[in-house]
Amino acid sequence: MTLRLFAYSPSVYCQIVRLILAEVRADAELVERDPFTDTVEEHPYNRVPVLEHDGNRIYETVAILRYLDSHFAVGRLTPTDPLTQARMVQVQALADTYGYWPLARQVFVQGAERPSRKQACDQEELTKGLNGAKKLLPELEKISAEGLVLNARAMTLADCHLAPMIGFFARAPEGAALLKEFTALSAWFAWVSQQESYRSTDPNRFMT
Ligand SMILES: N[C@@H](CCC(=O)N[C@@H](CS)C(=O)NCC(=O)O)C(=O)O
Repeated sequence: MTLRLFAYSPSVYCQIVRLILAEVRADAELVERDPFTDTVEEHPYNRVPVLEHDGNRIYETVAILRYLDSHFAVGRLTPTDPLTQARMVQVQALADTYGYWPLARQVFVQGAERPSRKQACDQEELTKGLNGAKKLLPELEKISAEGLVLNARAMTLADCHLAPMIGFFARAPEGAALLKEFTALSAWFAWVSQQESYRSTDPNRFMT
């Protein structure tokens, strides 16, 4: 069996896939591809991650997570109850559609990454990101408070998909302050970020 992950190790999507690999106890060879400077031949839209397993390639993180869970963990991270499963998929879609850009590309980059490199923060971009987060976090709070997924008890694919995005967001002081306003979501993040799969794959753990 060969399992290979084409990814950019500092990226949020790379952590998402590495986190689930840790959850399902599968090892993949990491092949570095920087989509911001390189051509990613393995991906039709020049993105990462791409998973390769026994010669089959899968892209789109949501599909990669489903595949790894089914193949290596007999679906342990995918609830079978219809409403719980719908909430899980809903969180994954929310994360991709409304989360990645404001949380990671705007708030994390401007509020954490650029300052850590002694580069100026673009305040307008940061504000745009925070405004995007203010539309998303209340919805995630409702889902977390409902308790089917993001419940700080059992990992699902929703936890694996969302936790790195919230972790990147909370690296920025402005992100961390906003997250605190959402009590169920904050309690969930405190729990999930202590899980070994999260801790061992967090690329930000080396950031000061
Ligand atoms: N829909 C894709 C999104 C992946 C994605 O945006 N990955 C980022 C890395 S964190 C990327 O490749 N960005 C390159 C770019 O925006 O040009 C997925 O779910 O896998």
